[in-house]
Amino acid sequence: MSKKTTSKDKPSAKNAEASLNSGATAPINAKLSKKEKIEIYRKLVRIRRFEERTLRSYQQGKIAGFLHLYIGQEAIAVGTTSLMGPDDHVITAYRDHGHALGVGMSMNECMAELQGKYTGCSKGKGGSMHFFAPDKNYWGGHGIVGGQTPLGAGLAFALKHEGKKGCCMCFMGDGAVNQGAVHESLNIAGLWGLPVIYIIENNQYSMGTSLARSSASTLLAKRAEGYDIAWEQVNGHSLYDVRAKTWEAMERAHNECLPTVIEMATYRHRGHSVSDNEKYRDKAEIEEYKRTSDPVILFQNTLLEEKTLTEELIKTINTEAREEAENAVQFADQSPFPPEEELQRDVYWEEDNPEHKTSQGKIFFND
Ligand SMILES: Cc1ncc(C[n+]2csc(CCOP(=O)(O)OP(=O)(O)O)c2C)c(N)n1
Ligand SMILES: [Mg+2]
Repeated sequence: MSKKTTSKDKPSAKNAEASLNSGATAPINAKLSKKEKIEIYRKLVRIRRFEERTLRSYQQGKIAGFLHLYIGQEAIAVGTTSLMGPDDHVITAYRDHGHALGVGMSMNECMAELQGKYTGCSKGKGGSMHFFAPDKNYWGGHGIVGGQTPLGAGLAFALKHEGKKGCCMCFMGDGAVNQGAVHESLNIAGLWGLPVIYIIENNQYSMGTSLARSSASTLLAKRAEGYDIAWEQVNGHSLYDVRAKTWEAMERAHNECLPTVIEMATYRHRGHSVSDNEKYRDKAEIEEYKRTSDPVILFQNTLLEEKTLTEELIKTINTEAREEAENAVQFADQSPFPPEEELQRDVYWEEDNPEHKTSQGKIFFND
């Protein structure tokens, strides 16, 4: 029998607002220079403008297949990735554009990937759900819900094995938390003491199913207790709060080689994907979140109050981000599609590196 959503279960923008910016005075935020804060704001804006442009490209027929927008969740990707050092890694699910720009991937390679072009980060063969940049410690982009969580444990295991002082931030949605693979990953992370941070981006919905209808307990991070792992809840609309709590988890990973689970309250302003008719939620709910909890506007207001930003600078940053996204579309338009012989490359490593092949039998069945 499914659980019914009651008014008590409804996501509340007000609750999120109440604790906003409690992390502002945390040392990791207090030490940010004016310039660093502006760069963080610029990243939030770049993601927002990039996503808006991808939506237009989809409507113009430039992008085929899936397109899951990150609008509304930007503070999480930007806040967490802004803390990364040389041995910190990221792996995430299919809503991956924000994390990609967060780790420093260019709009060009991301837009080209969306348009299926050879200049894309995955040579145009991955699309929206499969952005990758191993040179930036960014391990994708995964379409199987929860599929990235054992891989995240594996990345953390490698760091521990190699004696590196780093961590893996493994992102997932609220819907992924009920997948078996997530629990197996948490168990291994707790048992072996892996420097992994599981970040649950709780945007209240898995496709069209609300959290209350999918999860027996809606305090998702608390499940970590079952695996003897430290856990936290944080206001994911607040850039400062995200950074403050993530830094604590990073220090735990770096210094004690221990995992953490952090649940970040957030909200997606758009449908699950661009083809979602959104019959499962009220327009008023979306408007309320936009009005009270838009992470870009909230940080913008904080920086205005601090006198770090001016109205003029806000305008310039937005104009530049729009132009950058527009140029990325031009770059993608002018790029070629991958050649036919690329079709079976990058599918199996052994096939591309026959000198290391150890497995028997056929990999492809067309010869
Ligand atoms: C193993 C598996 N089951 C089902 C699906 C279909 N599916 C795609 S997205 C999704 C919802 C996941 O929601 P959530 O984890 O909350 O992420 P969000 O879309 O909110 O970012 C489902 C069920 C899938 N891709 N993989
Ligand atoms: Mg979700």
